[in-house]
Amino acid sequence: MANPSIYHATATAPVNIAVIKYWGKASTKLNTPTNSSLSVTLSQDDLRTITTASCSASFESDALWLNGAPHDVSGARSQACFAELRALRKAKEDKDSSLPPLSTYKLHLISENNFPTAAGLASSAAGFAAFVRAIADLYELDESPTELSRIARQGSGSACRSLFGGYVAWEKGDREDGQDSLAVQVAPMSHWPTMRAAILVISDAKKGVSSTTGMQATVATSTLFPNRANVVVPARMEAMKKAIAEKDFETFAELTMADSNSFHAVCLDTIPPIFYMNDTSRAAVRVVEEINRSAGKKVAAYTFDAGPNAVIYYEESNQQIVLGTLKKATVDVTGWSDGYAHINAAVPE
Ligand code: 2P0
Repeated sequence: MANPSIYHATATAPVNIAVIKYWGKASTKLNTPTNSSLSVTLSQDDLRTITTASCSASFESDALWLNGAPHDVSGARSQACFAELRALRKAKEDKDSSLPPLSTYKLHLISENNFPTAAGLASSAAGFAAFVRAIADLYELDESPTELSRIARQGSGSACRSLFGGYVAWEKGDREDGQDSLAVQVAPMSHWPTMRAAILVISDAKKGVSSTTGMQATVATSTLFPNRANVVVPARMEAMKKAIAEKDFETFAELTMADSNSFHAVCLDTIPPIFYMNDTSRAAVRVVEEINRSAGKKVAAYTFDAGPNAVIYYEESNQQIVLGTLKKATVDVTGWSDGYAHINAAVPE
């Protein structure tokens, strides 16, 4: 037989950094969260995953190579994404018999990050978003980014937010089957084009406690957690959407810093406690507090994910004061040896 055709599609997905954090699963099977979350998508020029999906009758098994190394796809999360995407393709093929039967072929995925995977910079978010987008493009699916976000969520929760640029909410949903747990764009980046983000790479070591393990321990043991998930975050989601709509940086900054602190507080309240921030992270908090004190208003906002690295949001007009002070502080802060990476948060629509 002649060599069977190989079909390809390539897609990229950006990193997102939450300002209202996802922490806690309502269902581990469906990968639904205990609370909604909201993120800012970073520029693809700086941080992104690029993935090529291919399929062919000649491929013997599904496979993924991440930054050149083979990566296991037998886990439930990758399998859930494959199954959902194949089902959508199959429905298309059932309607149009002239389409090649790609849904029956094995998939090969080649994925590259343009940033260190171990740097604690939400690589799973961009990774699963690019995974889903590339296969959806290969299959020529017509589903909207919000519909695809439901699939990416099952790969990694935060990945559902990386299917969009700009300001993105992951609405937790109420349904038992998780069908309404999906991401929507709150505003495109063009709505607030002066927003910037800097990443302080404090350590590129792999995190000690994985997000999945950590959040399950928090849900099971933290007495502060129910108040955060049920009372604090729902109010903050509304306040954050309003701050973004009004381009109110001071409120955006207050909410961002408060939510980062609340997330790290429930981590500390977990038994045994989880420490993601370190002494250098805390030094970064003090530098931002000092920048805001000397400016007489909030011109910078810090946030920390499941690791010690800081992301600092600021408006372009304050770049000099914010980055200048942070740069000067890097000289004084022990352990901040990797310095800082300046990331523009402007993204394509
Ligand atoms: C977030 N994080 O909202 C929060 C803030 C970390 C701290 O989403 O288990 O890798 O794959 O659904 O998405 C990290 O958790 O967890 C995360 P899974 P994920 O960005």
